[in-house]
Amino acid sequence: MTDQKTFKVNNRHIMQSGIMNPTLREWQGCNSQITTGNFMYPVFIIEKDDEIQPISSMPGINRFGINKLRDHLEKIVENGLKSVLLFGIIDILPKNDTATSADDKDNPVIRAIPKLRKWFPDLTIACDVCLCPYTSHGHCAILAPDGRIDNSASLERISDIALSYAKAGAHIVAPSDMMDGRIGAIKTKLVKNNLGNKVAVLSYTAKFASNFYGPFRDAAKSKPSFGDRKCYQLPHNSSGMALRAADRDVSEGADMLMIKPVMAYMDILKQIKDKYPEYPMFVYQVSGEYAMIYNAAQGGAFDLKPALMEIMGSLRRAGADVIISYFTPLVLEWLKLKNKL
Ligand code: PB1
Repeated sequence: MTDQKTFKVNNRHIMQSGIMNPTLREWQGCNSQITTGNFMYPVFIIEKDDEIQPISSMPGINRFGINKLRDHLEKIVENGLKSVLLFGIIDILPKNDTATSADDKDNPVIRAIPKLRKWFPDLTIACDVCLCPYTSHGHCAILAPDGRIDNSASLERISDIALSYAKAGAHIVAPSDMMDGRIGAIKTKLVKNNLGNKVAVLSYTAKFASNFYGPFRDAAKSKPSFGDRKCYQLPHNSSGMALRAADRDVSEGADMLMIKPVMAYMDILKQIKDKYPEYPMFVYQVSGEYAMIYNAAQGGAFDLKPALMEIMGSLRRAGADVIISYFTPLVLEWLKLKNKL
């Protein structure tokens, strides 16, 4: 009878001992823990202050008039919300080729900032800065007569709009336009107006020409009237362009960086966080990702809570410091319940 030695597991190969209870398991993932400070909540603001408009392509998400936004945010701020990202949507103000309504005194974002600052003094207010919700053609740029991007005219306009939001009291301006040099243009204009050290610039650094923005364009009425955004948003097959965009925006003075969308771009997230560990790394879980997860859960593919927390933990593990997500109110509610237990 041959000597049937039983296989002896190497002591360092014993892994079950490290995950025998919830506390041990929590310790195994300290780099992917989730707290209220890891979230920024994107909100849509319309011109009629007492109106709420549901967004059919984003179940559970609404466009809010300022007064209704206050009611909506009260409970979420109580649950630990630390920051919002404001998007203006217009129906009354005009849309034109130079996006004049973007920083009109009646723009819903311009009007909301001082009110939100007063109602929620500890809430950090970020403003998306772009032309697409305010241009007649729906592109994120000023166009030359031949229909191509006029980058310098776009930089002038975008930096003016960012300055207006900063003057209105925004803590952060976040240019989502993807024009070349917009971080430097905004930073320079903030410094010239003595706001360079008072208002942060959150760069939409690696923002891809993604298929996952459809529900947002429906929500913000910002679909381009012709063509697409492929000549100014990064090609989704390129990590080289993403790294070059990060180098560019860091050198122009960005305070925080962002990857957008994120679930199909976790490799980019890790690369840029590893290259710039000293910068807060934001990720934007965009409207199409929101709708995908929401509808999959609704359709019974999985339970929303464990699946969504698994996704949020994976974003943190891959390097995200702040997650911009339409699920923020739900996650904060779950965190509050968990901390109560
Ligand atoms: O949730 C989302 O889909 C975000 C969409 C995003 C907002 N910053 C932009 C994407 C797009 O429509 O191309 C808007 C561009 N300024």
